[in-house]
Amino acid sequence: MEITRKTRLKDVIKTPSGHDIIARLLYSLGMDLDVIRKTPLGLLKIGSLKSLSMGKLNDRSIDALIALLGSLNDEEASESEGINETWWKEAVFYQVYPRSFKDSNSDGIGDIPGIIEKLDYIRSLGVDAIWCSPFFDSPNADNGYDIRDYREIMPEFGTLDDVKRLISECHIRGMKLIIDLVMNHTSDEHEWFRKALAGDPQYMDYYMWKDTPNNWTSFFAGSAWRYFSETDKYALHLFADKQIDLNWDNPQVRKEMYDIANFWLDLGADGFRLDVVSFISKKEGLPDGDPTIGKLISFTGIEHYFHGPHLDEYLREFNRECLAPHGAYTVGECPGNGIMMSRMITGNDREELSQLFSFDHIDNPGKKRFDLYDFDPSKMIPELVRWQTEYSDRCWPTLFFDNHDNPRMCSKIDPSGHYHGAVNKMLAMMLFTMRGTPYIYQGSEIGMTNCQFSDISEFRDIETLNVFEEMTGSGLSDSDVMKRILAGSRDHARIPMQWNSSENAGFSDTAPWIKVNPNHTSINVHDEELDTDSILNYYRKLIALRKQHKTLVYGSFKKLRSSKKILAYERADDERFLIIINLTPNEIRSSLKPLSRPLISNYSQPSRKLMPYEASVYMIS
Ligand code: ISL
Ligand code: CA
Repeated sequence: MEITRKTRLKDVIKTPSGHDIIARLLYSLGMDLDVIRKTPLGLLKIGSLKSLSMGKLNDRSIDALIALLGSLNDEEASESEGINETWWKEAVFYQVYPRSFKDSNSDGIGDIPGIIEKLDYIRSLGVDAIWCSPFFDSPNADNGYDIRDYREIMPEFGTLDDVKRLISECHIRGMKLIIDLVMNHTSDEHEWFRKALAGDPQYMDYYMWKDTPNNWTSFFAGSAWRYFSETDKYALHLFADKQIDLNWDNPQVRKEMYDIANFWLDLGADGFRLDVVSFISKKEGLPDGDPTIGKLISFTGIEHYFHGPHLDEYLREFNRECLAPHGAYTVGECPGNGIMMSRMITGNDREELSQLFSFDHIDNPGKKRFDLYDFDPSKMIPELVRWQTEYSDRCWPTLFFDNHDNPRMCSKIDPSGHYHGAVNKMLAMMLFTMRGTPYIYQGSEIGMTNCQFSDISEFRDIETLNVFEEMTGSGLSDSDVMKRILAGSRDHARIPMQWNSSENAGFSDTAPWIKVNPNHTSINVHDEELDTDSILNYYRKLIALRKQHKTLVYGSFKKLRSSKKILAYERADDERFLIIINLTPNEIRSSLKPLSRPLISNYSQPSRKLMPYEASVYMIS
């Protein structure tokens, strides 16, 4: 369909890209797609987005939007009947961030032998598969997401033999291991980049260069271009200036990546989490981005690479060359792709990726990570529900609230910690009773929280440090800058895993590389093991329930109520479960609350009212 200024919004959203981009723009403006789907506003023409956005979008951005919509691939997967049952739809995943999980040799840095030590613990939760964040050789500009050698291990983390042992020890316990492959960029210290800088034309073509930078901005603040005097050109880096973007249009680059992936699959890895894999294909010529649209989606320029012209083609090639022959699983990190474009990437007849991560529920509509606002959990519900009901049977959602890139969800919902137990158990209820594959991030199972960093010198993350510098120069007061840093820093998720109440939280017997949260004296694995009512044991109960009832995996999902206060849904096939959740810190009356006893609830005393953040699951006959 050709989109012009006259096309009505309700027609624009009929294509995958139209649907997702309009949804995304509205979301950034704090609005929901339903205003177009369910109200007469859908009859407005695309140009009226200008007034809907209250002037944030100007004529130029509308033209850029129309051009963008006309330029994206819009293929739809075919309808398939029913859900294909596979292990990863039934599995519970656990993400390990190696640097912060367990230090085995007293240097203050988590490592592979440390993970091996704790595999029985991970298994004891009922976990079936582990995603391990990168452990490859790296100068550590971005904690290993800047890879210097894809076939070597970061010496601080151990050796290749340690990783082989990690793989086999996982397998011995019946767990799979997926590894975190960063294919979009390499470190500037990678051999390929060094050869490029030395002027080798073959390797120069592995990266993306320009004589004059375009206006794209980096995810980590500032321009996405870095000048190199060796070549007298600028190289593209969407992330840190030591993470240089690879040129995936070069078939040689793709072949190198496939060889690397096969190297790991041949070693026994069961698949991959693919870092920002949706960014690998960039629009030819690397044109300027529209500043308004880019910023609304996330960063200037992103419309030219978040689902680039050859993305689906390259993913299919990767699948053919690496995944299919090994029967490997993959979850791609795909920021910016909405439901319909994600269907193109994960439809089971598309032969691209198994699953993906999308992030719109992680911040409230119209808000970004470093914004100051009170997170409202009810505002993430429409987004979550949509992935439950509109992603289709041929796709399978991932379920998560935490990862290594975000402050802890429990702290966003309940900064004071007053409802710590209830909130963490409520989140666990959604994680294990919704449709999709649950991903636990290390520490969520004990209710780890954000950390009260008191000074910028305590932060380690390059993104935090860059954003701090940018904000400091922007005229904000020092205390405002610090508040924003505290709101958004990824370091909250990267503090050491809290194993016990001893000085370094049982993570290490020496001072760790990053601050230890003082609350480890009360929030830690050791104490929670002993407490039958702990968050840890609650996770175990919910995971066991999910394993016991396949309905909680494959059963249909039906929303019964989603309001500012309550979320209620049903999972059903031959059994039926009702899940009812109070999204507020207040007691409320609800006719939906059954009189019978729940199977599992975060409140043990029966009450007619829904207690603060109560989340209960009932079996109904
Ligand atoms: O944090 C995000 C969403 O919550 C996004 O900004 C996006 O997921 C992220 O910036 C991309 O993350 C991945 O690639 C980065 C690395 O720093 C992150 O740790 C990794 O998860 C660059 O490799
Ligand atoms: Ca160590």
